[in-house]
Amino acid sequence: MRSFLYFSTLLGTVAAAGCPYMSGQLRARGEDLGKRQSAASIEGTTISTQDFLAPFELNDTNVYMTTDSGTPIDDAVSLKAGIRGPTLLEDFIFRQKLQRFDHERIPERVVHARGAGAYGVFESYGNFSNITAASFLSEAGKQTPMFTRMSTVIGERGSTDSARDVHGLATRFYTDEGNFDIVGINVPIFFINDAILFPDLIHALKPQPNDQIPQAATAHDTAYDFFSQETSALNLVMMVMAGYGIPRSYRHMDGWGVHTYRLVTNEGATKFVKWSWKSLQGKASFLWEEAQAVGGKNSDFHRQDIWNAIEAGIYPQWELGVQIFDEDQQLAFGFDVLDDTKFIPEEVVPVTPLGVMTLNANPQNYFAETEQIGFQPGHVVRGIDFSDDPVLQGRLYSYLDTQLNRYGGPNFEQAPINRPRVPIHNNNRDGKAQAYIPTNIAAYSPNTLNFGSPMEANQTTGNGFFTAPRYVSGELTRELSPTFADHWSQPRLVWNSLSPAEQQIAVNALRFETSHIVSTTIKQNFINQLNLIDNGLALRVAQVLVDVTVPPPDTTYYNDNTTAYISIFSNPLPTIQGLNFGILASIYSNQSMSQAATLSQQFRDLGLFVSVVAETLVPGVNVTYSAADAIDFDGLLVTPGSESIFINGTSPLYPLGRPIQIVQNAYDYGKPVGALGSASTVFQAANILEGPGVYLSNSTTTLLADFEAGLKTFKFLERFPLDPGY
Ligand code: HDE
Repeated sequence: MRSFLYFSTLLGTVAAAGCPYMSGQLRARGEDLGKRQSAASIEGTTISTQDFLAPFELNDTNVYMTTDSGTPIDDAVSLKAGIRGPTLLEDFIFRQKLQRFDHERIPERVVHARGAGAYGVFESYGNFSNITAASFLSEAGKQTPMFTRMSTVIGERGSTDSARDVHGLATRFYTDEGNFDIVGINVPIFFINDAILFPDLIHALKPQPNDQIPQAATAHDTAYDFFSQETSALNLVMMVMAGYGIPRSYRHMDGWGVHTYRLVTNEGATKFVKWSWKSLQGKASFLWEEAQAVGGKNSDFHRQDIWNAIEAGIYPQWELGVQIFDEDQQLAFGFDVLDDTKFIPEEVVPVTPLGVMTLNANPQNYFAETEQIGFQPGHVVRGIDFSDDPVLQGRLYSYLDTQLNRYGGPNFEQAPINRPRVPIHNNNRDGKAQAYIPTNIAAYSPNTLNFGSPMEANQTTGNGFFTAPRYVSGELTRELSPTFADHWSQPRLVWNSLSPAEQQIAVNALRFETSHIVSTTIKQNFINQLNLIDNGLALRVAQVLVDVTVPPPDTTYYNDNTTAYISIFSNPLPTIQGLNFGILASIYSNQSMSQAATLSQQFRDLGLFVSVVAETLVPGVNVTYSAADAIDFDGLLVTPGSESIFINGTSPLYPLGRPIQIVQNAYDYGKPVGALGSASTVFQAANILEGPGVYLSNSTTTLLADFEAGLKTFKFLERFPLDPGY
């Protein structure tokens, strides 16, 4: 059953699937579950994800309605005393239907409530038994089924995808020795370095308790009060402001395990590691104005993006890697590797690639799969172990505890999405909603009645999980190690590693955020902290706040270090496959419509999702001007013959000023934009001069080449002014 359809990423499929607006068509799954073929071994037999999940799937096609207890019923009308009379208590059909509805919601995740998930497969590049006993890394080509959930942190379940926030990338491997989760985020660091501060952090960042404002945003007093007092957060704040907070899509962000973990070999030898997932789509981010427009126009943008890509066969991939170092190097890099607010620059410890994850199937039911998955850093397998990182230690408690709250009982590991693909044998019993039927009457160990089974497994017996020796000693103390104390050198490194245009993005982001702060004290405290990172940064942010003063430069933590791996915008994308492209046309011009048809095929052939935009949805048009917006496209092209609707055009078919506004906004969002032939007059009318990322040409071949390069560049930041002197 090893037909891994993800290898056949056919551009033909992309063309057939069309644009993101054809979501109705893209969502029609029918019975085609072929992509769920990733295999796992269960007691010697190989079982696909599809086969594993099939017994749990409900198919309602061509069947009669029943109650939950199986009686065929008519549930369209309630039972009444007389045709206009009251509904009867006797109506068990009515009561069950309403009761099930009343209880449909479970508590949303207290953090990371908003997200999207997908199935996939991991393929190991080799046999890594020299560093870990983990079976999913034991041979080249070994495939392990996966489920991955991506998320924002602060927003509620119904909040917008494009909120400025850290983003989760939580991955589950259904290995043949049990489930292993890397519950990571899209930056290599966290806000705090002691888990006991997590409730404080989240209380400060969530909407304020009095008015529940703002939703999914840190631009408010309590957040900056916390950041300027708990200064361990500064490193992460800098990265979020530099573009990591608003990724273009889930597909265009990396993931990090953040903490130091241990890998353990069969023999018990250990190495420290930091996990990373590198997006093979590359890293790309929105600009802030664009992210805000996305939030208003399509709050499901990221959810829809990854769904559409997977349905079209453009399967996103991430490379799993580790930074490997010795346990005696804990303090060798100028900070403590147990402090999760610090990252190890890849120039210092390069990432060793281990394998690749391909997401190749969407869930069939959001609640059953994406909502019910319960990740835990404590889901580890033989060969993987923890470090003493105090945040990791705290997480080992919290994730187990939170699932109890979400499920209302301890049997959450029995949900189909949570079940390991290997049999369960233990003496855990009963509890709410027990789904297994344990047949062993000796629910205790040791026993004779069941011949001592289940037997204990360990390093040498039963291929069991084992903890490699870890020497721990010390007086009980409520203190953080002084090796965690420097909160400014790395934010300075992040700042140094940004291009001038990215520094401006970070400054603008901090201006936006801090100008929402009401308390002068908080503003001043935060500016004081920025000054410890860089005096110029503090001056530039303070410029818009007015009621603060910038202290003289405090150079204690200033350094000239840089790392090449922080910048998002300076590196071109490795591929443009799966980006969105708009072709702007008019149905009132035959020339425009025929050019749109030809161009859309040519751009589809580059692997893009192409939408033809025009006044109405006549054949050949995918989206109307009444619905389209610049946020829908990573680049766009105006067709000749359509000029008049841009230059003179008002029409009741779309809002005032709309067609040309799309071109102007796309330019203002830094996107590649262009025109074929006579349509270049649209750019003159829009006051957009030919320059980087603005392509005006009579040649389709030239435009195709220009856009291929321009979409890889992704954002043309030279369009935006820098603060004078920077
Ligand atoms: Fe989480 N975190 N966290 N976290 N976290 C949760 O668990 C928590 C931390 C992360 O898609 C919760 O199942 C504590 C770091 C992701 O389902 C909760 C601390 C990192 C997700 C929780 C941390 C993360 C969560 C909420 C100590 C990056 C979403 C629901 C300071 C390495 C997983 C749930 C998904 C979810 C607690 C810190 C990432 C409450 C106490 C560091 C990606 O248990």
